[in-house]
Amino acid sequence: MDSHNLEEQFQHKIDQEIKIEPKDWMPDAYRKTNIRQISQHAHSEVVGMLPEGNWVSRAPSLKRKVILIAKIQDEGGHGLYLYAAAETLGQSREQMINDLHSGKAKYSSIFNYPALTWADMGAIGWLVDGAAIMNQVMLTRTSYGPYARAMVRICKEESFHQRQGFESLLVLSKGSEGQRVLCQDAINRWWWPALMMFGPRDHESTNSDMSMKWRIKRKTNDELRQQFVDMIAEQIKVLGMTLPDPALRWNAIRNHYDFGEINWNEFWQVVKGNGPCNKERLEARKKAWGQGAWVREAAQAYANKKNTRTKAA
Ligand code: BYC
Repeated sequence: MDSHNLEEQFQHKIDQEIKIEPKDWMPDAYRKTNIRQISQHAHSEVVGMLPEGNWVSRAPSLKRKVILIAKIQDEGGHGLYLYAAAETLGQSREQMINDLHSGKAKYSSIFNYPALTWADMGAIGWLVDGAAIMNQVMLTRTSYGPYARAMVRICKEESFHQRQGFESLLVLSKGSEGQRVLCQDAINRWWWPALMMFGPRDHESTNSDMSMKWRIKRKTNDELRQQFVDMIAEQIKVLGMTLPDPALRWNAIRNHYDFGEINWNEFWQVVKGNGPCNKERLEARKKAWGQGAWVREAAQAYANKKNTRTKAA
């Protein structure tokens, strides 16, 4: 069959909502864009453990510490499912990690901001996981089978993450004046970076058209961002706090909240590696990789030994 027919059949399968599986024929660009997105998603989960990890030893109670550790462990797990999903497309884990360490592969801009106070743990759960889940629910129906299946479990865990973040902020919002100030300050600092997580405006999104056609993405960056604003603008009322956007108001004609302009210059600076914590995050990952070398070597040596014994038997 010539490549034109193969492409037609492939698109037909996508249009019929038949999942693409690892051994199926797929256009090279489909494979590449999935490797790009899934590996960047995996990197985001793993780098995303860092701002929170920093607060484990400073959690204000045993209960909060246990919750935070469980959340961070979930994120490590999400990274692993996602690396495994990307490997089914023929990319080695080592190559993906090298690309992260060399700065070639991206990870979500959000993790290049510092977590300055305990309230940031709540704001990350509510806003960052909230934005992530808004985007990830559509990914449970993405066209590449292994990615879609990994996302089902990830979404279940993310929804717990978001709820714990909201509950943590709710406690602060009902606390002392000092706690209320911490809560508002964390919301002020995380709001705009959370909106940037959805990526550039649709007209600047280079990958969206093909990803929508291939049903890797099912909603555009701007659609998801609007859905997120509409949800958070209501939830903030329960906290009795405010969002740091004077332009935020309900638009009865559009049936959506209007909101102010994102600082796109800041977004691209962070994506290019010039955010407040980019260097620190990459250094931390490279250090952890180096320190874990003995575990990888020991696992390899054990696997080799087991192999030799099996062959001998
Ligand atoms: N940050 O054409 P576009 C989590 C890049 S972590 C950095 O619209 P696309 C969690 C984009 O990669 C969850 N870069 O791209 C963990 C592209 O450059 P390349 C993270 C960004 O792929 C711990 C260029 O800009 N979620 O849940 O169609 C604690 C043009 O963009 C960003 C995912 O990874 C950004 N924010 O759409 C708490 C979800 N935005 O690659 C929580 C999976 C854009 O061509 N990923 N860029 O060099 C996606 O859904 C999509 O990749 C995006 C971007 C919506 C992010």
